[in-house]
Amino acid sequence: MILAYSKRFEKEAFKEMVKDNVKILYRKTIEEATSQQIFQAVSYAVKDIIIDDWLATQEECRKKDAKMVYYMSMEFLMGRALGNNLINMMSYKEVREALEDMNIDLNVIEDQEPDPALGNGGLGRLAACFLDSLSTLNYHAYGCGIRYRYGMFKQKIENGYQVETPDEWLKEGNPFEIRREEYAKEVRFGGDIRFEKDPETGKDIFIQENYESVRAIPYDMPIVGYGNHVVNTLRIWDAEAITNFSLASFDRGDYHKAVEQENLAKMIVDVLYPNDNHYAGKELRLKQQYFFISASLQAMIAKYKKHHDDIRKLPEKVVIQMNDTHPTVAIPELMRLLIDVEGLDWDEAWDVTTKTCAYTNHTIMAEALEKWPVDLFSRLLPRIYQIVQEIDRRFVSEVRAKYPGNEEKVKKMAILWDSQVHMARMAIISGFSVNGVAKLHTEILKHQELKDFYEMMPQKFNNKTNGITQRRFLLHGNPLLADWITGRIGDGWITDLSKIGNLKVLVNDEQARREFMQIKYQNKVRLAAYIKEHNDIEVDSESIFDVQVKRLHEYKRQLLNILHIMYLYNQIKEHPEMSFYPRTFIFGAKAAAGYQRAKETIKLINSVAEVVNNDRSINGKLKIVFIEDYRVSNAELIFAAADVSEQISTASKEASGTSNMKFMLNGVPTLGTMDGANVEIVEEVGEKNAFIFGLSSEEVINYENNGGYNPVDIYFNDWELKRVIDQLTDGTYSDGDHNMYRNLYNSLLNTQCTNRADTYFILKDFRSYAEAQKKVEEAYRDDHRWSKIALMNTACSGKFTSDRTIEEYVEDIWKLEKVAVPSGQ
Ligand code: 26W
Repeated sequence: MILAYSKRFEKEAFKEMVKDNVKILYRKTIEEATSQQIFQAVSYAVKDIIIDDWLATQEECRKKDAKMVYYMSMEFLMGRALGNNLINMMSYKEVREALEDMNIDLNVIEDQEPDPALGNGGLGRLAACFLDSLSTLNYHAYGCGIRYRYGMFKQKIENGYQVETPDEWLKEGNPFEIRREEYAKEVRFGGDIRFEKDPETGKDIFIQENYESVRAIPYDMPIVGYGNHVVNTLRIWDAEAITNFSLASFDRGDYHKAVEQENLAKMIVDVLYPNDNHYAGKELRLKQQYFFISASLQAMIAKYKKHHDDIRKLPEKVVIQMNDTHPTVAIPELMRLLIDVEGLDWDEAWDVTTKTCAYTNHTIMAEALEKWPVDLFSRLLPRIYQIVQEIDRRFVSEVRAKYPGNEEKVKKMAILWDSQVHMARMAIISGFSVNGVAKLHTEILKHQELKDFYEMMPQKFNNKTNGITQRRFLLHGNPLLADWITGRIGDGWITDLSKIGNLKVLVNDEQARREFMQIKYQNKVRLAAYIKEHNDIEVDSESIFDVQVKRLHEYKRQLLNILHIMYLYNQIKEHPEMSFYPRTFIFGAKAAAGYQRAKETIKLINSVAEVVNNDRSINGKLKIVFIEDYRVSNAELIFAAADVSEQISTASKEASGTSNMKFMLNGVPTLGTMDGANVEIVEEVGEKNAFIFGLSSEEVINYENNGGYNPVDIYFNDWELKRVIDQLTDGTYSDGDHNMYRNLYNSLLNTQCTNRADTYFILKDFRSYAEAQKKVEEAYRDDHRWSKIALMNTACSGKFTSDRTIEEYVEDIWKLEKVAVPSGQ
């Protein structure tokens, strides 16, 4: 869009491009431009270079007619694009130097970019890592999602409380996106369905009348593969009214209708729901789901039909992966398009749909399960609902045939039950693959949560342990360590992380370990500076950086962490002579806006921080830092600087976790429960290089099914723990207010408050956690031992690359072929 440039990525030419862009965009010289303007200018220059490879990729894929995956997701937590694109174009250092020539610091320029935060947490970030791996591994892929006007809210901490403010990520414009007006699609909601017999074919034709509709307009963002010229597309949809309000419609009396359509369009893509693992049943959310799915599938079919004429062969060229149940309306919508628009009969359409759609489950938390009330669902999506009814009718008769007289089975498996549409059931019944995201999680799905389905269709179930991209979380986020590793074992690890295992031979090399720890120290200094700037807290870079960063949720047990800190503080106060290795506890967490207990936990962390950080009598042995607005960009700094990775969810509750992997890659041992992917981390790194505690998932599930746990017994038998819990209501951390943390207190001890007190076994696991923490301290005091642990974590992290995960998806589910792309220039 900026002009035709000399396309060779050469330093002087690049500098000219940037200067020209500043001139064209802002009528300024480079010296006059603000950092934000330079960011825009640099980004346009980079995009200009990407575009050629982007075109070349499309061309190669068309020529090869390669099968492709559509990764459907309500969330893509991409993080900043500029630095990542430069990394993957293998031009980061060159561009940094080119900018240095002009007295511009690339770090400062990168900091101008808002984090595209179109996701909540794990599920959205996983989608982003997957896109990076798909491009890097030469697969043809589309990510499909929503271009929310406001992404994840910005978090401010005021007086210890979380305050949410809107994330205006598009305010300055998004230099990497391209609006694709010509691919706009219409999406219809509501109205009535009438059917007629086609006089020629005798088939039923379904006609939707009195509906509201919006126009979906795609914006494409490039997904650059590492060093291979592959550029895939993240396609996110914006909404516009079809009938723009006009005087003409006003005259015709359609004023209300025009305004309604305008409002509907505005509202649909307005904001990302900030709930993580909690289903709220909001009508607008279902609209969002259908909106992006219908638009994406229409575009998918149009693209397929451009070069193929038999729609029944769609599964040979296309596979749809549904990221949790949020995109599951894809199933009935694909049926609708195949039957109502393409003219297939039911059986043909069902054959195509069931060979095309696959489902990933990301959680077993009961409150996260999507179940839409039938009246809402059928009113909003009348034709889709008819199709769901028919899928359900056929399935239920299959169940009855297989389990005659067993109506329990119908109750547990029917899509339509209790006046609700059970989305996970629909996904399992209609897809050809169901996968969990870590071994333990998949086993729990097979044998607990989804056992009736597993029994009936075992061949669909498979595991795909999550992974993360080392390009962002090591090469970009921790350049010192990345360079060191490359210096030691070459740069093969960047695209083949199994090679990082070659570092294992260095664990007995004292010099190597010293260098490794020296880098960790420098990264701690870098984070300490960030903390000084943002929190105005001085932290000691020699202290143990003990970190828990993730969404705030009771099952993740930030409360266990802070209660333990309160316990340590009591001990230090009581025994000032006690030997205690200085610790900095670092938290980062957003709470869903309506999640009271989660918000109370944030306030508690900040209040304890206030007291402890200002208590001179403890000589700085303990510091607590709550990092405001935890997001992808500051996460990169945090992983690189951590000493201890807190992964302390109640066993069985965390499907996988992925921050655990990012820490490991950066040489950080896990302090955690045997939950999610922690199990596999320990398998790789060995028990002596991790700190494991707490109930096992079997024990937790056993208590949940059979009872027998009473936290009150523990409370009365452990006076130190009792004292900590009592401090929640005795005013110690609330300026004398006895009610500020009353809900938290009740959640631990009061049976009236939940069906079982201490739902997440915090009291039960407390002592074992405290023991594990002691072992961390002991190990840390021993430099030799600690440096081995740290280095071994990096060296054993090879399994946890999303490249491995993607190859497994390709092999077992997607069956894609690789596409080679010559440089587009
Ligand atoms: C309907 C509301 C809602 C919103 C988001 C329900 C559920 C979700 C997500 C499935 C929550 C989520 O992000 N789950 C996380 O997915 C990660 C990627 O697989 C896992 O690593 C985490 O363990 C899991 O909590």
